[in-house]
Amino acid sequence: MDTRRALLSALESGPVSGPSLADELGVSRAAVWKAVEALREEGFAVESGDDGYVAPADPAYCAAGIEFGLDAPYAVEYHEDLPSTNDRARALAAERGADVAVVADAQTGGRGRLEREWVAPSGGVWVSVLTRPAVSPARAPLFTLAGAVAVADACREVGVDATIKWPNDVLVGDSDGGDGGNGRDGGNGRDGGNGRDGGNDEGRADPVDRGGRKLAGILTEMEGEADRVSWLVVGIGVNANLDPETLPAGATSLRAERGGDVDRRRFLARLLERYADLTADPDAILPSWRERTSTLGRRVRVETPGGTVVGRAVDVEPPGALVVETDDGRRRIHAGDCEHLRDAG
Ligand code: BT5
Repeated sequence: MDTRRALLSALESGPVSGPSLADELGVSRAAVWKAVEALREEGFAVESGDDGYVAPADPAYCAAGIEFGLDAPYAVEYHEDLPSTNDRARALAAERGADVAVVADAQTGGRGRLEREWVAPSGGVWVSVLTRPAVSPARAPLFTLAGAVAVADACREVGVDATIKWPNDVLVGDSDGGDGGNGRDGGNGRDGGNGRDGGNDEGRADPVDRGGRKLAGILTEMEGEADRVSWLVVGIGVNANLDPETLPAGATSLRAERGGDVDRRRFLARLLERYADLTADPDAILPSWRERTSTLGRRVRVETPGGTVVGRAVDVEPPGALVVETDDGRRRIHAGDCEHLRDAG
C-alpha cells in the first residue's frame, strides 16, 4: 500500500502519530509529512492535534474525501471539471488502468447513449467506474443494470423513491400503468415539495407524464476480446444538488425531490459500494434489478435498431434483454430506447 492510502486508512480509526506511522510503514517521517501535505492540497483538510494527525470532521468532495472510509475496491480520481468522465476512464483503460472511479464536479462534454448530450453542471454526481471483470463481453449489459440498481438504492437511502426504467434510466414519479407500487406518492414525499407541486413540471407535461422524471442515466462502454471483457467503463450521472431548471425538460434532481441537498461524498460512496457488491456476484444482479424496476408489467414502446416494438414488458432475461409480449408474439430486445405507455382504458 502506498503511504497516502495507508495514511488515509489509519486516519479512519482516530488520530495518527506521524512517527509511529512512519515506523509502521518503514518510510521516513518526511514521507508521512509529505503525504499529509498532499492530502491537504487535494482538499482533504487533515488537522494536527495533540495526538497526531486527525481526519477532517466533514471531508470535502475530493478524491481523498471519497476514498476515506470507502468500502469498495476503487481508487478515486477527482477533477473539478472534465469533458467527460467516461472519456477520461477510457484513456486510463488505454494506459492499462483498472479499478478506478473517475469523478468530476462538472462535465463540459458529458455524453449519453448514441452520442446524445448529457447536461452535467457543477453539483451533480458524475462518475465513471473502470474495471476489468473476468466475464464475456456478452455479459457486459449486466453491469449497466448493476449501475442502475446501485443508483436506485443510493437514492432511496437519501429518501428519494427512485425506480429503474429499462435499461439505464433512473426515474422518480413513474406511476402510470397499474403496477401500483411506485407512484407519485410512493414514499418520497418527505418535504411535500416534490412531484407535481414541485414547481419543476411546468411546460414539461409530456416527458413528465409519460414515464416519470429522469434523475439519472448510465452509459456503459467496453472493449472485448474474443470471450473476455478487456475493460469496462460504467458511466453514471445523477442529478444531485441541482435545480431542474438547469437541466433538460423532464429531468429532476435529488435536491428537488427531497427538498434539500445531499452529501455527495457519502452518496457516491454508497453508490460505489453497492456497485462493487453487485458486480462481485453477477448472478444476483437481475433479481435485484427486477425488484427496483417500473418497466415490468407496463405497456412499452421501444425504439430498437431494428424498428419499433410495442407491447407489454414481461421480463428481463440474462444478460439484460427486455422481453416484450406483442400482438405478434414475444420479442427479446437487447438495446433500445424504452418509453412507458399509459394502459389503454
Ligand atoms: C443516458 O443516455 O442516460 C446516459 C447518461 C450517462 C451520463 C454519465 S455522467 C458520467 C459519465 N460521463 C459521461 O460523459 N456520461 C456518463 P440516454 O439514455 O441516451 O439519455 C440522454 C438524454 O437524456 C438526452 O438526450 C437528454 O434528453 C436527457 N438528458 C441530458 N442530460 C440530462 C440530465 N442531466 N438529466 C436528465 N436527463 C438528461
